[in-house]
Amino acid sequence: MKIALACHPTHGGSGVVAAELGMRLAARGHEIHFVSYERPFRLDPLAPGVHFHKVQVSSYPLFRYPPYALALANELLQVVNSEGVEIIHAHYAIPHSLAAVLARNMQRDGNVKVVTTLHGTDITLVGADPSYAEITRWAIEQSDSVTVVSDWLGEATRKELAPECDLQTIANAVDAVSYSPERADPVLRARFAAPDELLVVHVSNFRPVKRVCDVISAFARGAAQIPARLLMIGQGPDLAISQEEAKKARIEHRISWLGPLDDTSALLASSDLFLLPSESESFGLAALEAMASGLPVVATHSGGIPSVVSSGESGLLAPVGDVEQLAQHCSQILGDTDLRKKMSRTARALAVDKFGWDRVIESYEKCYEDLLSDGG
Ligand code: GMT
Repeated sequence: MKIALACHPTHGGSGVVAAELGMRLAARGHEIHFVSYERPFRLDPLAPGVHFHKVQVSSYPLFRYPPYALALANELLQVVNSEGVEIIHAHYAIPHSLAAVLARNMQRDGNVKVVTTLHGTDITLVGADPSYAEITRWAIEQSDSVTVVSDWLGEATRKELAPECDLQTIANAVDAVSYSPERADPVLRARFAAPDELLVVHVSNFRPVKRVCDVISAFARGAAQIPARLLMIGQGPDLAISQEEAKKARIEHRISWLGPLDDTSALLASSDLFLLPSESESFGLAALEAMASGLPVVATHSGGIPSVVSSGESGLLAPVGDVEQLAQHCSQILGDTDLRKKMSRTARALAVDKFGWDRVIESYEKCYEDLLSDGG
């Protein structure tokens, strides 16, 4: 099949899923065309069978806000026509699903189909914003097929936006070879923690939904009596307030702020515990990558997280905003080596057994094949 993928190229789970999916589809013989304003950061530029088409957004004096969605729709249509693309797979509703639907409707000769994969904030934040709600609903309803990354997101989408929409859950997957305890690097670890210290890690885009200040507070309280350090990976609007929080808690000297990293695999595998206290998380790919790396996860009982992290087995969950319980969970896991090792093994096993790519690729392939065999 010839498939165009539209996604966010920057750090974030939806772009990771799209890039990994595209490379795997190409490895199975499909022709893949990524369309975005930048090459997705997880996309190997040398991956065979994968092409990248850059969206050019021209500035024009009248455009105070250059219309990226329209430039994307235009580029998608050109790629569909010039490459004979049969499926446009849009990751994240706005602007990708919208642009894909526009490109399909503009096509004069041909019958390209649109698959939309909803990832989370495209529904819970962007889709809930009155400025975007109606157009998000329209893009979803106009798609030929819609998938969601968790049952929880499916329910949220039906409840908030599209009650009649047929939604198929295809859960996210992890590259369990790249994200593996085998990637642990003692020299790297030694740069951040002394031999007697444990290493706690958080990875996100530091948006309010991630509750990064809770990471700081839970670590400050949970590791008050335990020799441990915290790695904060990523950047975003709440970076400054989380740094303020660390100062207030007098733990700045125990924290390393690393900024966004393209490859977190060695740092995850070299750490001991992953902390994700999000307000809402449709799936929690960051937690799954940590589990595959052999890390127990302390997280919130929110959104799709419980479908990824089995509380009591691969980590411990607490209610959103309950910093005291998050801290207790941290100290329980950090303070008990046997428990930590047991959870580490279970986390790895669950990630490999439940969230491998083979099943996910087959589900997406079936989704595309069903649409193409419908004729339309
Ligand atoms: O986490 C984010 O804010 C980024 C966002 C994205 O689109 O990149 O992540 C969403 O999609 C990921 C991949 O499907 C999910 O693992 C994340 O849980 C989801 N984020 C939220 O729901 C907050």
